[in-house]
Amino acid sequence: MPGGAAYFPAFLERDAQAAMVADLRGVVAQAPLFSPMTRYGKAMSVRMTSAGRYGWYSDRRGYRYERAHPSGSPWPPVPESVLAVWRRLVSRTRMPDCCLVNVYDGAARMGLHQDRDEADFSWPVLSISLGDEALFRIGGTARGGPTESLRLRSGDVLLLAGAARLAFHGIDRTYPGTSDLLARGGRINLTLRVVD
Ligand code: MD3
Ligand code: FE
Repeated sequence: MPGGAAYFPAFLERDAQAAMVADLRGVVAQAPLFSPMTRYGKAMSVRMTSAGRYGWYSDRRGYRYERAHPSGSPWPPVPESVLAVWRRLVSRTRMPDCCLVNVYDGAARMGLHQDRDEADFSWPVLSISLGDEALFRIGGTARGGPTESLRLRSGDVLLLAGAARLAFHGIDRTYPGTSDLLARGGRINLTLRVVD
C-alpha cells in the first residue's frame, strides 16, 4: 500500500458493526439513497447518501459537496457510533464534515478515481467497510501506474493520509453472500472527511 495508508483489519467487532448499521438505517430514512449522475450523464452503480454538514453530490455540472440532500432537507447528523471511530484514529477535536455512505448491491462497482473535492488534503479520509467483502484497488498519484488489490471485509477500517490521500483507488467488485451483517445482503462503505 502507498505511504500514509494504514489498514486496520477487523477493527470493529460484530456488535459494533450491527449497532452502526442500525444507526445508518436512521440516516437513510432521513436522507434516502440516490444514484448520482457522473459528469458524463450516466448514473453511478453505487447508491449514496451522506450525513454531516456536507454531503457529496454529482451531476452533469460535476462533483462537489452540498449543504442539503437533493430533496432540499439538510443531511442528518453523523451517528455517534461512526464519530467514535474517527475520535480513536484521527482527532478528538476536529470532527468530520461529511460521512459519505456508499451502498453496493449486486454488480455495483466504483472505477479508479482520486478524492480531491475537499479543500485540505492534509486531513485523512477514514473508510469503514460493512457487509459483503469487496475487491479494493489502490495505485499511486498518477493514473495508469501500478496498482495493488486488497480484499476489504466487514469491520475493516482504512486510514488514507499522506501520499495515499491522493492515490487512485476504486472497488472492482463485491462478493455477494460473504457476510450476513445486512439482512438484504450487499455492502456499505462509509468515508469520513473534513471538507472545508
Ligand atoms: C484512497 N469509496 O467514496 S473506500 C469513495 O469502498 C470511495 O466505497 C470506496 O472511494 C468504497 O470515494 C473505497 C477506501 C478509500 C476511501 C477514500 C480514499 C480509499 C481512498 C481516498 C484517498 C485514497
Ligand atoms: Fe474515493
